[in-house]
Amino acid sequence: MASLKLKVSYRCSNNNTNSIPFSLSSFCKKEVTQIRFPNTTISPPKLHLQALGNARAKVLFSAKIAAGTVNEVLPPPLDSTSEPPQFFDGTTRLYISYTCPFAQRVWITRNCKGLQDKIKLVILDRENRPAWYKEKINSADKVPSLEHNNEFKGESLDLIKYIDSHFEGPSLFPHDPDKKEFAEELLSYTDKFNKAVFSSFERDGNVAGAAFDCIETALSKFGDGPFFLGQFSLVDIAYAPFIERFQPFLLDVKKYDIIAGRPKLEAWIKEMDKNDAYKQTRREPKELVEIYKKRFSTLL
Ligand SMILES: N[C@@H](CCC(=O)N[C@@H](CS)C(=O)NCC(=O)O)C(=O)O
Repeated sequence: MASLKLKVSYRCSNNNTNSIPFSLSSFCKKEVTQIRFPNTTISPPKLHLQALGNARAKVLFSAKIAAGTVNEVLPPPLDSTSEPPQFFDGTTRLYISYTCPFAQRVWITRNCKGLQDKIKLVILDRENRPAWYKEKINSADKVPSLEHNNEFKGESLDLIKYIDSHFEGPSLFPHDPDKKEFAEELLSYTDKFNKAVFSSFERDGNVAGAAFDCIETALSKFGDGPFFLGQFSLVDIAYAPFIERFQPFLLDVKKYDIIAGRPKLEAWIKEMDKNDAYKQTRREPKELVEIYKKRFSTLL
């Protein structure tokens, strides 16, 4: 597969570097020459990957998320009347609700790694959750949780890393030290980003422009693809469920278009929309907007 040598100019979309919460200013206004490879729109037959037979093939494989093309029949949610599964019977189970963005991160990771047969989904009815979930699995009564190796584990960011490193399938975390460092910064920024956007929902709240500018700047750091680290990774998975909700909600309620003047973010959303592993976890934007309107009704 031919690679394309191309000159990339990086420019900060946000002149106020004080509002940038991670070390993005160091690469702003830099002119660099990068090798750019075609991105995730190409679906790689395994034979082609074998022919490439090198580290680049592995990166391409993970970027194309071949595993995500599996279409599965999703189970109905369990509610307060449902019996618990047979815990610790050797089955790995991922406990989620269909509309939780934190749980969606782990679900996307499982799909991207092609683990549909290895990690069984257990869907919980969020409005009418079975008591055994809090009693036996997650004392905070939060989804997601993972049942693996006779243990229950929680916290979405820990779980996406855990699944990536303990299960087969394409690696979704970079090995390159610069990318690794930036990945950690971006993962730890997710909570701050979400909080900044949530606070903008308030009736007189400022729009979360600076937070989205940070995302735009972050997406400009690596030129070898349209994702946060160039190639698709856990970082994209961590942000996608939230941006999926923020975009239609802010447009509907605040008439604020998060992609206006942010070409990198627009391109990233387009690329994510092509990702089958992610597509299978998505809800209708209308439904998400209604959920947020209900949840934040006292603020609006
Ligand atoms: N920090 C946790 C947050 C998980 C979380 O807040 N999940 C929500 C659903 S989106 C939840 O279960 N909240 C309790 C409830 O709905 O009763 C993570 O990243 O996994």
